[in-house]
Amino acid sequence: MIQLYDYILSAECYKVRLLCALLGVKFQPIKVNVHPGGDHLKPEFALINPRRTIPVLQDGAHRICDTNTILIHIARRHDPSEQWLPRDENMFDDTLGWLGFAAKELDLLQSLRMNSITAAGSASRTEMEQAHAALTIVEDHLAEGELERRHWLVGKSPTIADIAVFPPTILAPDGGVPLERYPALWRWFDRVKKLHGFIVMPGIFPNLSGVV
Ligand SMILES: N[C@@H](CCC(=O)N[C@@H](CS)C(=O)NCC(=O)O)C(=O)O
Repeated sequence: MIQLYDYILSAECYKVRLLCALLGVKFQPIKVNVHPGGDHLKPEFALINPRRTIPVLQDGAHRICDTNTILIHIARRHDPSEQWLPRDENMFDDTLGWLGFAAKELDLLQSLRMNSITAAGSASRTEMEQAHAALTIVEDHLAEGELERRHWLVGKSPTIADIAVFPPTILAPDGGVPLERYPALWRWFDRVKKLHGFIVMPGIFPNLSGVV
């Protein structure tokens, strides 16, 4: 069985837990107490991941220390329908594009959130502008999609692009970034929450109105 080095408050780890839940993939969690334990900074963790980040996925002898790579690995290995990582060339490119966007442009939202959880820090004016610029890109893309009856980031079905972008955006208020001005984002949050197998994490609540 695959093992996941996991921390309950990590939105990156949640991406992996969520994809596994949606695909019915079982894994053994290995708890890493990032805060307040600082387990990831201990010398023994450097042997698992010298970058000292989580999630880390151990699949047999193969170890993966990067969230996007883990999502790709799980989709390729456990989704024979190829819905979550589409084979179609354009959709594949678009999916990877959103993974890159999540890792780069949305990283600020993650740091603001972790900062407010662990150090009670708050966003500077520039950070707030950058955060809203990134959220506006997602909002505009989703709003345009609704006009074209495309209800997901890539095409007409959810992909790992949605898994990568959902946690940092929905958790933005935990980092002090309000979401009131993003109606298409809220409608997409509801769609994600209605997926069969959807799971929650602290700060992300279930949608109780049924599944699609
Ligand atoms: N580039 C890494 C980043 C993962 C990441 O930032 N994880 C956070 C938890 S959400 C972490 O390990 N933070 C501990 C630290 O950076 O000291 C990935 O995509 O896996």
